[in-house]
Amino acid sequence: FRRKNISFRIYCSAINSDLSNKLNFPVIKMSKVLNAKFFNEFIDMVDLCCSLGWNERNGGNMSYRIATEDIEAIKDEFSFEKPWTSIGVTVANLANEYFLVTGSGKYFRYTKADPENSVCIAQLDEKGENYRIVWGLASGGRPTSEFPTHLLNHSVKFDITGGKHRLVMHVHPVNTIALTFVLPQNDKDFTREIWDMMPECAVVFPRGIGILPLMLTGSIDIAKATAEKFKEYDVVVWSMHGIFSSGENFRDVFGIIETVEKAAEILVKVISMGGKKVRPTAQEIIDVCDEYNLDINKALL
Ligand code: 2HA
Ligand code: ZN
Repeated sequence: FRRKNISFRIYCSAINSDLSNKLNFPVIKMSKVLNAKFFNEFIDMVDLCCSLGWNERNGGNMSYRIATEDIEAIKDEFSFEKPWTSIGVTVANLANEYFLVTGSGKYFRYTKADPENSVCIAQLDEKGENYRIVWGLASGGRPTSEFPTHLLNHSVKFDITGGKHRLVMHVHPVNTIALTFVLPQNDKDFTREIWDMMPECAVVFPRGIGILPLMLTGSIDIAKATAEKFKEYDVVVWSMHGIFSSGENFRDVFGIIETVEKAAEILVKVISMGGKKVRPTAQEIIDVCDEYNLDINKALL
């Protein structure tokens, strides 16, 4: 009966949403975008990050470079009427690519309930200098203020990984941010303090963590400085602000940020208890990475 009922509702919404309203059935939208796997993974990730307290209010943002075959499957729902807008940076190697991206000022908390008004798909032009919204942000809006940073990070990783990296995530996790107020502000010391906390850390991000000082959020300067760090690292901490990370898929990027934040939480507790009495040696960290054939960044040890 339940299955029949759902088919009936879908049928109603397809032929006449008024009829569905009169019968008091919720309308299930027959949208290819809303039903696409990558789209739902994106929305679920936004929701999960919010539940973890990483994205208060409209804090944080996410962007995903959509695969060509996924675009082909949903493209007939796009509208190409909106004007082109300057990105503020040039990302020539991402020309004509499409990105699913969170909207500026939109709350992660309400994204799952209202994706069409919270996120958009933006297409880049043939020079990688402008974007236009082709789907979403139905009641107006623009991509996240950090879109230039996202796109420059995508651009750097596109070349380094041969197009494998697709996702860039930015979140505001409490413990990592707290540590930026007390740890030395350089890649080597910050990374080593985090690597010390669990053997997993060096395994999950063997290249280490880049750290930037407090800079103007949403600026082209912070975009360029972050992209420079992304040439070396998959995770970059913005002092007194949050984390940026890049990877192939939702699982990998979430895994990196989750591991950094867990280690940061341990370190906050260790510092609160009076600080470290022991720590792993550099050789012990190298040994764990050797075990998994990982190229540990020895310059940070
Ligand atoms: O408000 O997180 O970095 C969105 C942000 C800016
Ligand atoms: Zn932020």
